[in-house]
This record gives sequence, structure tokens and C-alpha cells, in this order.
Amino acid sequence: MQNIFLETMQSIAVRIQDAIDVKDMGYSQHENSSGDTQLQLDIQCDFIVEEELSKIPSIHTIASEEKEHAMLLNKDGKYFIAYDPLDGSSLVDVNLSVGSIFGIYEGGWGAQHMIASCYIIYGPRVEMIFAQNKVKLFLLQNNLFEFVKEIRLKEKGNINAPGGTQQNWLPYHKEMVDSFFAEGYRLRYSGGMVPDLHQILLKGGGLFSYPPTADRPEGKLRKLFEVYPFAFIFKVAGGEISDGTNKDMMNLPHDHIHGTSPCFFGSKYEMKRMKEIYKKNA
Ligand code: FDP
Repeated sequence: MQNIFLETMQSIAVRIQDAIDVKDMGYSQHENSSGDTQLQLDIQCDFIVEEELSKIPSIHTIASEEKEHAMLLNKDGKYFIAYDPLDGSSLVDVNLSVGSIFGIYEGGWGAQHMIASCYIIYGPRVEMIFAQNKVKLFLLQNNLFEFVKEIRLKEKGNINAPGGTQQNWLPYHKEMVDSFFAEGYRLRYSGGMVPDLHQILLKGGGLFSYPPTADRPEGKLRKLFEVYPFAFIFKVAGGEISDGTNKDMMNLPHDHIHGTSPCFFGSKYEMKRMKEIYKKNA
């Protein structure tokens, strides 16, 4: 299955990297379904991904973070692909890393249907993480993704990446975040989900949190395009995930393609504390 997507991911990575390098950064007139003003670059990257995924006959439907509705490609296909063509695109004009995220679902939308996930990171190097039964790191070399190594999380890391506006955090969330700093954890947060989680994965562990906040009780990050793909990767890499409740995140019923959820991803040690604190305060 990875092979079906590898070539397509290569083409997407090369074309988006080129678009990032040269494209004028003006704002378009459009708003996407999450209410953000869409950058020209977002629209261009969305078009690139749509064009490349359309070449795969086994894809049934695609849904983009940039489009309100899902799009049927082949009624006999079995894969449902949800993608965020350029996550963190507001970071491009300050030249920080950004990424493309893909959730690969079979037979329908929702966490239970997820069978693989993948992201591409555009940084000093272009890399890809592909997760199915293992989490594999690839490096783009001469327009081809070369396998580098398998990624496994350690039991405990030393990175703390807390998302959202502190002013709107719940008091127990702040206590949890502070407790890690008090233990020597270092703050690593660029505001791009892909590089922030890539760092935790590659350095072996830590905690990324985007909690329920006073202004966004359902979190900010989109389930199909962002939360489930990373949840899947962290599980396969030997880490833990949570949406802040006692429910199994990968069993939540599907609601809307643009639905959001609070999310926590990390290595086992940090996630154990997170779950205990959230359970106590539920
Ligand atoms: P962005 O600011 O570009 O919208 O996709 C949402 C996202 O980026 C993630 O990449 C990132 O983790 C998160 O938002 C950052 O949000 P906060 O600034 O609220 O922490």
C-alpha cells in the first residue's frame, strides 16, 4: 500500500517545495471552511495535491482542509484521503518549516477507518514520515524519497510543546505544562504542527498538547486532516494519544469532515501524567 502512494508523495513534495520557493505570498480573497483567509500558496498547494491524488485509481474520495466538501474521484476506489496541503502556511513568510499532512482511510471517514498516515516536512531538508505497521522516515534526494530509518519513541523525552493561548488554558492544564518545565523539560514550539511533532518524534519523545481552551472548547486542530494522522503515527511509534477524555480517540464516531478535537500526543511517561491530571479534573 505504501508503494501506491510513494511516487505520488514524491511528486507532491517536489512540486510544493518549488511552489514555496518561488510563489508570491499575497493573500487571496477566499476564506476556507475553517474561516482562515486562504493564502495564494495554500490554493496552489491544494491544487497540486488534488491533481496528483487524482492519478491514483484506487482512491474513492478526497477531502481537503482547504475545501468545504469532499470530492468523489472513483466510485470503485477504496481509499478516502483527507489532506492538509500546507499546514502552518502562515509560517512560510517567516521562513519556518511547514508540512503537508495526509490521513489514509479505507471504506469511509473516521478514525476507525484509518489504515495509514503520512506527512511531508519542508525544512532545511524535505522529509517524509509514512506510518502503516511501522513509522518510517524518508529523505528527498534528487526528487526521490530514500528510506532513512524506522522511528520509535523512547519511554520519556524532554520536550514540551504546548499549543493555544495560555490566557485561555484551563488551570489544571497550566499546572500540567508547568510541572514538566519544573522537571527540566524544554519549550519547543514553532506554531507549526508538522515541525513541532516531527521534532518530538525524531528526538525520541516529549509532549505536544493542543488542549480544550475557554475560546475553543473543541480545540483548534482538525480531526481528519491533522489529529488522527498524527495520533496514528504516535501510536505506531510506541507513544500515546488522547483527546483529554477517557474515550479511545481512535474509536470516536465520525461527525463532520472539518470537525476539530483537543489533542495530546507524546511518549508514555508524559502521557501517563497528562491522562491522570485530565481524569482527576474531568
Ligand atoms: P496555523 O496557525 O497555520 O493554523 O493547522 C493549525 C495550526 O497552524 C497548526 O499547524 C499548529 O500546531 C497550530 O495551528 C498552532 O496554533 P496556536 O498558534 O493556537 O498554538
